[in-house]
Amino acid sequence: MNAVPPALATFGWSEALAVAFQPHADAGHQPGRVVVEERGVVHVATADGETVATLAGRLRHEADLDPEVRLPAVGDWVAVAGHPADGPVVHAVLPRASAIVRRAPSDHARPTQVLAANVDVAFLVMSLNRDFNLRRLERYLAVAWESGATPVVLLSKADLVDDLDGMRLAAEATAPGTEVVAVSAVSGEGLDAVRRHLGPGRTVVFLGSSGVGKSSLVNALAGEPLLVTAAIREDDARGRHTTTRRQLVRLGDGICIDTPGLRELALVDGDGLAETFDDLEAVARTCRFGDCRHDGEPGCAVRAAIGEGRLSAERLAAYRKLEREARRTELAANPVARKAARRKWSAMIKNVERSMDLKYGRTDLPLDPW
Ligand SMILES: Nc1nc2c(ncn2[C@@H]2O[C@H](COP(=O)(O)OP(=O)(O)OP(=O)(O)O)[C@@H](O)[C@H]2O)c(=O)[nH]1
Ligand SMILES: [Mg+2]
Ligand SMILES: [Zn+2]
Repeated sequence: MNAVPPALATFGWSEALAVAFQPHADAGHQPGRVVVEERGVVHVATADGETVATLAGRLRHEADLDPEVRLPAVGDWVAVAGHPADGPVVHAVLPRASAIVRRAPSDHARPTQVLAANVDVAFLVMSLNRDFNLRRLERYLAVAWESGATPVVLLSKADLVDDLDGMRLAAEATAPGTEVVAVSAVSGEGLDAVRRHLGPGRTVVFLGSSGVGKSSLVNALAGEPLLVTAAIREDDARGRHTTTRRQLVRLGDGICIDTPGLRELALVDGDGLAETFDDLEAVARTCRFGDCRHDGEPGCAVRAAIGEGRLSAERLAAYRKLEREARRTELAANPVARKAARRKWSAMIKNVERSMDLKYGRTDLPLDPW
């Protein structure tokens, strides 16, 4: 096995990736990591340095036909080859170890959008001013748990608040089992705890609303102004969408991805909800009925916990809302789920017809369970 080229190693290339890449190497392609992705054009870091590449026509065509085909996102490992006329071309995207995926905004051609690929830690940044919103935090956690990366909650601008402990406790209760760190790019508080997640070959991503201080944190960690930052609006404390593209930069001896402030973060599926609502799920397992909807059924442990103040009614409502949303997206985006729902629906219709028959005449037809 060839030694890992140092230029690629600083971007996280490993021998394991080299094994996965072998078929592409055999085809004469070179490995690279996507460091910027903007409307079909990607910037790729290779062993020879950074280059701007376009997508191979075949890859684009396959992606048009099949939404499951991977198109390069920031953080992806790709196979690149030089083309005499078009310059460097991306031919394939390697399988992802993890991916932060949201439902694509409505103007998007594909149903889902990858915000960052191959990340080890997702820093969910929420500032301790008017941005502080526990329901939004649950949404971010659900997306992060679903991604395969480990979420860490960063409560930013800690230098601005008096009631830090109260807000930290609220965030910890909303993110059970997840590390919560209060940080400040101004005072340096919490930066060491953040640094512990950085390291050779490790990739972290910063996610959060505009103006919460994601780019400022990267700069504070780097000790130099790597990224542009700008003041938030005075009247409503909202950010100005200063960062406009997803970008991967080296940070210390690790790698980080800075992202533009998210206006929306809709779930792609419900896979991250069990971890996000671990406390609620644990209580729900002790409800008398396995399929309890916590809607007044006898022996409902969730209702009892809410009555005793051990669980908040808002958290249950938030869980349900995200669950409904995830189901809707799954149906819209996933043909298999859509088909399953359709089958269930036709089974139900059949049952209705049969019970009508039972009631109004024919009595020989048993009901299917559905
Ligand atoms: N007091 C205080 N201000 C901060 C802190 N971190 C960032 N800010 C300020 O908050 C504003 C927004 O910071 P950015 O780093 O640009 O925010 P961002 O999250 O990258 O915003 P987008 O790129 O728009 O998504 C700037 O004026 C920063 O100086 C902090 O820890 N304390
Ligand atoms: Mg920014
Ligand atoms: Zn129940």
